[in-house]
Amino acid sequence: MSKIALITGATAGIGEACARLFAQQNYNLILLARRAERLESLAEKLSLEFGIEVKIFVVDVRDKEAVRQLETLPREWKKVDVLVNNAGLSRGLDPINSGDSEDWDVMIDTNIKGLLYVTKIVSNWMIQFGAGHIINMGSIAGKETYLNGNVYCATKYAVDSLNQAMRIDLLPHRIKVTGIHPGAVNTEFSEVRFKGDTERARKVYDGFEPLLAQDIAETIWFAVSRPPHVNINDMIVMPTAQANTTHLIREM
Ligand code: NDP
Ligand code: 8X3
Repeated sequence: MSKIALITGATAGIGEACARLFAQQNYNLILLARRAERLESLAEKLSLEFGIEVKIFVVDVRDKEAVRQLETLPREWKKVDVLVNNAGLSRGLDPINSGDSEDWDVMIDTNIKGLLYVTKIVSNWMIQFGAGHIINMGSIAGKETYLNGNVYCATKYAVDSLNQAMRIDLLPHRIKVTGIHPGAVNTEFSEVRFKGDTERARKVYDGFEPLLAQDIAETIWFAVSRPPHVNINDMIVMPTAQANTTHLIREM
């Protein structure tokens, strides 16, 4: 049987690009996100184009019970070679004193708790089958904190910490764990952060060449395609025009 990749947040941006790239590499896919129509159409497209098998889960990673639906997969589908913990988001960009606490809940519940719920299930499968590779989507925001980034940054610092923790806890089982930390990637991320304000979202990427989702998918593929004795612990990937979260050259 072909290898299997489970990708969360596969309906857009980096997750969708990963789904396509793994399909090109002949992986069968387990794709998870909330938007059913997008998941269904992506699954259909990839299976037709690449002749692979795709299972989809219309699931909100914040919902622990819903995430447990993964356990309904037949045993042969639980031999997951690669888990890409990608589902995540930012909501708002406000100072700590005026941020919306509902936005904080959404970010914490998705970026930290959702990642944990999926990881608990899939890492147990990996232990049973004696192999696997977990890719955790961090961010440059999990390496440095920026103005008004507060809670989003905190969730990505948590991912960075969990990335290190998973590597230690899963070491006896030889499960690889890799953290990927991108700078600005032009996806739906800013539209989600600014709650549908497309003009404000567009301005984030004005005047410089941001990363594309495909750049990050290729970075992940590099980590996944190393030989068995090599693990890439961490990768920080930035647009050439961006040195860190605060230094970015725009040509307007
Ligand atoms: P997109 O908004 O384009 O994609 C986010 C994906 O996550 C969507 O497929 C969305 O699907 C899914 N998702 C969000 N919330 C949930 C949820 N509760 N349950 C299940 N799926 C969910 O953003 P990106 O591709 O840019 O983001 C992917 C990851 O990369 C995130 O973790 C983000 O923090 C990180 N990142 C992004 C950067 C950027 O500049 N774009 C830079 C650094 C890191 P649906 O809405 O259908 O559920
Ligand atoms: C997304 C990158 O710098 O907008 O994680 O936080 S940033």
